[in-house]
Amino acid sequence: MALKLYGIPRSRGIRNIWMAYELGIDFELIEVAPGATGSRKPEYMAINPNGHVPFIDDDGLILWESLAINLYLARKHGGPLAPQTLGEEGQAMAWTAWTLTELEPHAAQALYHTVMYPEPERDPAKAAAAIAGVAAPLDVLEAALVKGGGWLVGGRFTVADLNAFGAAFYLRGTPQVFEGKPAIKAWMAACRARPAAARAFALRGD
Ligand SMILES: N[C@@H](CCC(=O)N[C@@H](CS)C(=O)NCC(=O)O)C(=O)O
Repeated sequence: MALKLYGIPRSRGIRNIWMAYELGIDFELIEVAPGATGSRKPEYMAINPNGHVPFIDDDGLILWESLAINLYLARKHGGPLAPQTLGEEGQAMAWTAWTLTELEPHAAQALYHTVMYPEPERDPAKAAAAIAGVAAPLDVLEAALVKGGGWLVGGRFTVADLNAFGAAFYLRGTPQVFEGKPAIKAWMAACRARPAAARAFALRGD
């Protein structure tokens, strides 16, 4: 049975769509919008009680959390995106945890308060705090990319890059945060230029 992916391209589901295309796996996209009109309906809350998308049903295995889903898919299907050693697996998990704790909370606020919320709901003070909040993790990311030859793990594009890009992409409304960060700029362009990324982002109209 094909993997079922619940979500829409204009949600964190884009991360899993991109991953599925990278891996070349068949999947069925079940379009469930975030919020009351979709993910919080009783039939979807029964599958993911958190009320969010994305989530997957992989032949009866239910998983939520977009970045954990990607680690699972990489491990299941293998190939160059997947960690090849225990050390790489540890690094991929570390970058994924870093993405969720160090970068995404600030990056999401930056997105909400610059481009995502309707203008009357945007708070410039929250945008400024978010911009300040991403400074330290972006310094860490820049240094890691320089040291790693342009990639986070193993000198090649892996699930760690895809997951971290998922949060860095939230900084599209605040491009000033990338000033003086040539390695991050080059990395983002290289991630985005991948055929699987182009195919996935095309579903958003991006
Ligand atoms: N940490 C979760 C966050 C999931 C999440 O917050 N999804 C948003 C859409 S991108 C959502 O479903 N929001 C609707 C809601 O919570 O009602 C993940 O990465 O999957």
